[in-house]
Amino acid sequence: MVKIGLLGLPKSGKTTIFNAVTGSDAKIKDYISQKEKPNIATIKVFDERLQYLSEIFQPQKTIYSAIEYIDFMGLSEDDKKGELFSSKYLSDLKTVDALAFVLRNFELPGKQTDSVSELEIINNELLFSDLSVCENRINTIKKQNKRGVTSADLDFELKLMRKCHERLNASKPLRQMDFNKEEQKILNSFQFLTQKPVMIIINESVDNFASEESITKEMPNELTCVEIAGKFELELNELEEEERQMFMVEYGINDSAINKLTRVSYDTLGLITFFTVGDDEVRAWAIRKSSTALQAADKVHTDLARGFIRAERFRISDLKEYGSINALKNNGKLYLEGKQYVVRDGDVIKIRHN
Ligand SMILES: Nc1nc2c(ncn2[C@@H]2O[C@H](COP(=O)(O)OP(=O)(O)OP(=O)(O)O)[C@@H](O)[C@H]2O)c(=O)[nH]1
Ligand SMILES: [Mg+2]
Repeated sequence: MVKIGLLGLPKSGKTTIFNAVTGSDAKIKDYISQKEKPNIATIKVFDERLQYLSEIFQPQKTIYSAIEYIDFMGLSEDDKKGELFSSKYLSDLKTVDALAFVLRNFELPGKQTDSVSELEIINNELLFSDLSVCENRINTIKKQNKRGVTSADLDFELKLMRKCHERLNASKPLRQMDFNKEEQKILNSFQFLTQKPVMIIINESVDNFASEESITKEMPNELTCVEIAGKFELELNELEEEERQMFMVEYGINDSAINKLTRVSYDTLGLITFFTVGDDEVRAWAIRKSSTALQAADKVHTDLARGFIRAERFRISDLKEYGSINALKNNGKLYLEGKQYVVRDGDVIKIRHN
């Protein structure tokens, strides 16, 4: 399952957004303390295509794909650098697949509103954390070398660490850097924070939605950005659907926070959806773009990948047009694909295997 960590300065509204999106009831705190555990919740990824398939195939179970959201405590700019992430905090943070930076764009008494500088602070904290990981590793390898412990592998790693260090020192995140397979294998064991995909959530007062001057224009182009009125969304969740829709239209909110966040999460991670159907279950699966039929088979079950013969495939749009699997077959809309077929968003796949 995909894991996304909400990260930001204190009082940027992380927990508010977490509650709005996951339907949780985590406490909104008056103070920060890293001793507290992060809030964790899983949400189903709503997909009308799955609902459609479920209506057609009437399975015993319909299984949505899911995203886990983790709401971390606020990063404080007043904390001493390097001590900001306790080791527990850091180890939780390292397990996420992507980071969602929550930036405050609503008034808070006694505090300036400056989303751009909040972004800078978060970026710096992550850079600093990675930098110290690099430094430690470089020092350890150097010490080993001094004791006479040398190897080609160590040399390779030292070179890589220096390359990363140089990059981080120039305030550039590692995610914009290209690494070859060998390098990436080493980097995987460090799980550098600045190598994780990032999305930005601007937490706004609902009044800002109507304004033409969107703060998103001031955000870096390479990051996907979404505006959410956290507190307002939380209030909307209390309403009946019809009333909810009415308020959303009135305030110019074109989609719910949960849908927006799911979309940018998939976008940021480069995920697409394929489906499997049967009498027992109809299921949606998230997979990385450019994945092959073999990788899709492996996702469903390793046995399917091992015994892979062919992938039988059709498009949901074709099923909608032709009405039944038989009609798809008769019209040449049921395809047989090999291992290397690149899975498309909206494919329904059945793996023939032995
Ligand atoms: N006006 C307004 N207030 C908000 C919004 N989102 C959150 N707040 C308020 O801001 C305060 C902080 O919200 P939280 O959700 O606890 O923020 P947080 O980022 O989780 O804070 P820490 O966990 O302490 O770092 C609370 O009083 C919220 O009610 C918003 O969109 N608009
Ligand atoms: Mg919080």
